[in-house]
Amino acid sequence: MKLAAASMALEFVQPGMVLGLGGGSTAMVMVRLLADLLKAGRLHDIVGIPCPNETAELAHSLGIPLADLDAHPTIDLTIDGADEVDPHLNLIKGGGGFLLREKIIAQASSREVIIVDETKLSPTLGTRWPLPVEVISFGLKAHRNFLESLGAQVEMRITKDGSLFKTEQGNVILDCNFGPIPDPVSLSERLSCHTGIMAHGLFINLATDLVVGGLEGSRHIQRGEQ
Ligand code: A5P
Repeated sequence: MKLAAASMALEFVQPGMVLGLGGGSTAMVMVRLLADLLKAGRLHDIVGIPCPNETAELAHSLGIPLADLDAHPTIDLTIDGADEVDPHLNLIKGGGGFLLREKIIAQASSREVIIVDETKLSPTLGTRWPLPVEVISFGLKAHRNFLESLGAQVEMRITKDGSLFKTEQGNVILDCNFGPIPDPVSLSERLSCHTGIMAHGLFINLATDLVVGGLEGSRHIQRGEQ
């Protein structure tokens, strides 16, 4: 299903584009397919702008030309995954911990194409996935109290080996279970205003396109068309 979604999303890529490369397992499938298309000469003159380091490392190892946002502050099209997608194409992202860079890249993109399998679709954000919130470790307890005051059950993200998870910016992730979030726009605004929160996983009005991979192929939905 990931392959079907990634493959359809790459049909939107044109030669000469600056292409944002997202994070997570679905985005990694897309990066491998992109490398195949470039090698086969079916695409050319692409510059990739990777979000997390792991995407950069994979893309580099596959020979995809890369640059950064300083060299290309406007991105033609980004292809990225998501943890949860609602019917308005609003998202929860950050399962991999790359939400800050992913949001910066999404903001800079003329077109943000989200690739998911069907399991990521949800009637209401928060139903299937806790909301990742990236906070600076200074004042950690106070940030946690603030999130709990908004109704979240908060868990500090730890790694498989039991140590504290740190983002590529050296921050901490608090996974916030709000249950279904009836008004993600106002929650997003409240979180964005709180000093100490460096990023949160609500991506509101950023996705322009959704490609859903299923067992029988994929389907494309554009914002406003649903
Ligand atoms: C990374 O921080 C995320 O935003 C990913 O895009 C998201 O977790 C989806 O990952 P998968 O494609 O691995 O499900």
